[in-house]
Amino acid sequence: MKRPARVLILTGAGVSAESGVPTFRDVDGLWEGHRVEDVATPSAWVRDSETVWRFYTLRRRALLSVEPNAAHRAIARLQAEGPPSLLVSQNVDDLHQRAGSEAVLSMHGQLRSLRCEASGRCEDRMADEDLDEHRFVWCSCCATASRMRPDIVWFGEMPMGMATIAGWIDALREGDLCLVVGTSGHVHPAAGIAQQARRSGATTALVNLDAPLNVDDFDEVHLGPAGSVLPMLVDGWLQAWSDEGASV
Ligand code: BV8
Repeated sequence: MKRPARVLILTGAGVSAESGVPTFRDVDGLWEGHRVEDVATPSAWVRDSETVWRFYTLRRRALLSVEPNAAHRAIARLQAEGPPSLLVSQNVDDLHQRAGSEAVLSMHGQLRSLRCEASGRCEDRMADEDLDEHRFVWCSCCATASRMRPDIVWFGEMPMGMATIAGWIDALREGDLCLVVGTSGHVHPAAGIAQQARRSGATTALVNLDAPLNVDDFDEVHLGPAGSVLPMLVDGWLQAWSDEGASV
């Protein structure tokens, strides 16, 4: 593959699976134990905020006991040593950031932060007192403290950064790269990004444990665990691009 001018990267739950973070739709996934309608919609929060709070607070607390894996580190290396890139993640964990990735667009929100229901302001709230699944957290931004909700994009809510993502997709040209790692291709608009990138002329490459719903959107398909497939793929690309540079 010739050196692209820019790389758009999209990740999903599969990139964090080898860190011990449960995915959603695999066996033992998060959606096995919960109905989306009960824990990941605005109406669920109105109807039963205690259950939603418990679902997210347990996942927030679990962030403290997981570490980035080789797939996160390979992506951080690709971003540091390769062409200019944007990393769009569907994941709400902070493992890309902790692996050293800088330009991370968390399109479905972030577990680390909470959002004031009155002002909409977000705060990083991971102290012990913020991680009690039986106790809501109150903001520090309003004169009369308001309850804070998970800073998460629920079903039916607009994902974050859509204008930035659309701008990057529009700027992709022939020979650019759209790399997708660890996602089942179920959830839109994320699942449509590869197809749109291909329409812009980019080469689309997938790393996934098995074939996702949108497997036909990819020019290259590398099936296997991201923790072992991705480091080899990134090493090969970086070496080829550096050889190409040297031969100019
Ligand atoms: C919106 C909350 C509009 C955060 C999530 C078009 C067609 C069909 C439906 C829709 C459509 N447009 C909109 C919809 C509705 C809906 C949707 O897509 N529904 C689907 C499910 C039918 N989309 C929305 O509601 C979105 N909002 O469109 O708003 C709008 C417009 C104007 C104004 C207002 C609103 C909002 C989508 C975000 C919802 N929030 N979750 C949280 O709790 O985490 S989505 C949820 O699914 C997660 O966030 C997750 O990120 C996302 C995708 O899942 P994956 O990451 O792919 O994980 P999954 O378990 O599915 O797959 C894991 C994959 O990894 C597997 O393929 C597996 O093989 C692989 N894997 C496993 N281990 C490894 C591995 N790969 C490599 N290595 C390994 N070791």
